[in-house]
Amino acid sequence: MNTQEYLDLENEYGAHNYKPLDVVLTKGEGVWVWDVDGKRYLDCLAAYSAVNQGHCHPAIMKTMMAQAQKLTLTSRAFRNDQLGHFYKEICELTRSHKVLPMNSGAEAVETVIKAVRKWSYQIKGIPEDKAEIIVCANNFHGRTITIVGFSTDPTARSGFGPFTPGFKIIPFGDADALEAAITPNTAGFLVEPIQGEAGVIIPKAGYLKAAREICDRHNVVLILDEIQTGLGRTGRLLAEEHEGIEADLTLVGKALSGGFYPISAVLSNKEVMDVLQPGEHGSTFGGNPLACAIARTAIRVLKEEKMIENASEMGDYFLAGLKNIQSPHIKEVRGRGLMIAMELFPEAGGARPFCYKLAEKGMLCKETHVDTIRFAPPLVIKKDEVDWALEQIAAVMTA
Ligand code: IF1
Repeated sequence: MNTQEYLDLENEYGAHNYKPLDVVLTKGEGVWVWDVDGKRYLDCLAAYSAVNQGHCHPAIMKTMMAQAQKLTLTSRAFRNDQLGHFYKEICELTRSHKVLPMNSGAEAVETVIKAVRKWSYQIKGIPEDKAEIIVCANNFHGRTITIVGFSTDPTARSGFGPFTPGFKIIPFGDADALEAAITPNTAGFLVEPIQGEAGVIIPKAGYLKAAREICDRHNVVLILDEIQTGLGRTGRLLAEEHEGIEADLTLVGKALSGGFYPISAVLSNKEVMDVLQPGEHGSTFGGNPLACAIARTAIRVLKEEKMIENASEMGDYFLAGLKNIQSPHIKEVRGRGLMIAMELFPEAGGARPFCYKLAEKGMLCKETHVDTIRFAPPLVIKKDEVDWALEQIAAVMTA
């Protein structure tokens, strides 16, 4: 089948909730992917940071195959021999006390909302049903009704109400706004360390530190959504490390499986998690042995193969190279580690045509909003591959 036939097939039978680039991929290895015509591309999206470890990482693949032949799913009605090991290893890695495994990122967000609300009634003493959680404008935390209910993006939310109450929206990056928004009924503050979907928006230095201090002072739990920024993407295991803080609750997903399988988790420093009693939360697939085995290897190779250090070095190098490109279209280049964005002037005519031109040159990038191109390759990218990418980007931006 050719590309057009694949597109026709999807269009005829699939829901139209996406508008992808018309590239039909069939194979991946490390930072490279191949389309059905055999054309090779450098993947600069890495499945929105789910394949930090590179496509089809051999060690993760081996674990997945071996575990799939042994035991895949027991449900949580019974125990399995992978779960405890996964718990211990992820907690030790992230200096957490407790973990609750789920599947998608959105489920981790939903889970943390439940845990924090219950904690706020049982431990903090907020009157039942009065808990408020503060979130930021331009957030992206997922697609469920509750989550899109506190989104400020009309595309994400309009037409989907009525929504879950109990959320308050403040500007991102503004610690004073956080302080001002807190009331005796504030249970938690949920924030992305760097806003991804909003266009890689990096708050000014000291913001998370200030948020940490404000939350401590008001007995409000600080919840960091590190589903995208976590597990090496920004050049540290968790983005919170850039500010030397620890969240009370941290959400991870995406790269927790290296892109093999949907696995997410809520990591807890405070004992917020202990308020959840048997029967109050769960998931058929959450914590299954296949997922646990995959996640154990996915986090092991991140460390062992020095992917986090590489993300930091290659990120600095990539960013510096992008800043050197002289183009009338480029408004700003910003990033941390391998989470990088290039914002174009509105006069450039939008980022999408540039993404198509980059695809012609063998680089897969995705625009975010209208004017921003995101560069977020797998963390295993090498210097000569960054050099090659910079050449292609320079050619497209100066053409
Ligand atoms: C899509 C964006 C990225 C996330 C953060 C939770 C979730 C995400 C910080 C939910 C998911 C994804 C979802 C994906 C596109 C993508 C995305 F452009 F929409 F914002 F990465 F930048 N918290 N982000 O970034 O995790 O339930 O999807 O596992 O197509 O919706 P999920």
